Amino acid sequence: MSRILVLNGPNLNLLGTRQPEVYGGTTLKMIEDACQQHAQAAGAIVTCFQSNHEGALIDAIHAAKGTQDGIVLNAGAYTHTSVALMDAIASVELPVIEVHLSNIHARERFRHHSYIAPVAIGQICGFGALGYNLAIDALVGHFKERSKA
Ligand code: CA2
Repeated sequence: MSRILVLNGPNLNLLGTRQPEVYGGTTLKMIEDACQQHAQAAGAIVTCFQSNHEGALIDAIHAAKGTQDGIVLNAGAYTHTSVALMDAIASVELPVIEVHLSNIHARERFRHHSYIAPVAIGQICGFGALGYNLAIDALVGHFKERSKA
């Protein structure tokens, strides 16, 4: 069974409580529960972690090396600012799928750039909470393709 870390960054603990017009009405707990269920059906096991602190997210990425097979990451606003997160991802050499609830390319210009994208195998954005399940499917598909090679 493949192991996937679902990692969420700053303010995503507030999901479902404010700005539902931008981020939807689903809470982070609902998203994490859906990830657990979806992963199980896809033959994967999910561990979820959220932090509002950049260093804690970096520690979680470091800890994933050797304990996880891949990462689904919504780095929140750190997406657009954090060279440190980009370096952490590059250092662990794990496949990472970048997820955003909103379509960051259709929003303010500062959200168009992602420090995560160059070190991720792909990006899924604009599909709301569904994006996490799509990312799990993409990672499981990636593991299957890789095992054939
Ligand atoms: O669309 C996404 O998933 C984002 O990663 C969300 C970040 C934003 O800075 C990125 O540009 C795109 C913000 C998360 C804030 O979440 C909130 C949820 C409820 C209420 C307030 C903020």
